[in-house]
Amino acid sequence: MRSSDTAPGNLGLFSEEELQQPPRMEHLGPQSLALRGFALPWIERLLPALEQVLAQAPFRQMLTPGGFTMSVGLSSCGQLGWTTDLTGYRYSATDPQNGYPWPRMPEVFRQLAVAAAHAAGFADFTPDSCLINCYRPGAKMSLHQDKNEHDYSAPIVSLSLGLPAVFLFGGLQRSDRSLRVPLLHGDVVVWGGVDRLRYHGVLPVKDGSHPLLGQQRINLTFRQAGPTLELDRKRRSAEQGGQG
Ligand code: MD3
Ligand code: FE
Repeated sequence: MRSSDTAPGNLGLFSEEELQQPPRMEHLGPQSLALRGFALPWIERLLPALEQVLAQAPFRQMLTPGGFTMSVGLSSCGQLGWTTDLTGYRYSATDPQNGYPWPRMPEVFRQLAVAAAHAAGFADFTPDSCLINCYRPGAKMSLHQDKNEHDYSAPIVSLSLGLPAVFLFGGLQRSDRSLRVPLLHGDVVVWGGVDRLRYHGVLPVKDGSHPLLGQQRINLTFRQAGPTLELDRKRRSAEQGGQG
């Protein structure tokens, strides 16, 4: 590769041609879409923003209600952050480590998430939470459903960075067989609608080193976790014939 093939600052990892490929779309479920390489053109702006967030809210291994330490390191930014401790799973407006609000969601994070949701056919995605998961080699996430959000009408957008991983995409029952989906650096997946409550997990991450991220996989998960505007809620309630 000649140096003239790369944009300044992209470290020569991807050719201009690669950065300008249309993202390859794959359906993982009726309303789940993998946007392969979608984030590659955003990486140069995403990584410094990620570093800033992590300087304010470093990764920490949290306790599950069952008393186990998660192998995945967690952080968050935005109005709400997902946390777990012996008393349960929940979203919190503050970082339990220091009592301060979580770092603001960087504009470039929000823009990427909204652009990906839009590309997958979900208009008006307004994420209020970005959970940041760090997988060192060996770290995994067991099959689970995401059920701590206020409602399930908004999609979830996830961005994979660094080492590859095998994502498990199951059904609505834990016992349903799951699809194995490799997720690579720069892939974005949008999950919504009928797929929103499907069981999912991540197999133990294999040893390796990524040229930009080193020995880790980082996953950013964008969610609309809290209640949306009151007006919105009233409108929906009225549509259902309620009083609220
Ligand atoms: C499919 N994280 O933090 S994000 C999680 O790679 C989580 O770190 C995984 O599952 C990770 O809760 C996967 C992808 C994801 C998130 C929510 C979903 C997939 C989903 C909800 C329904 C179906
Ligand atoms: Fe999840």
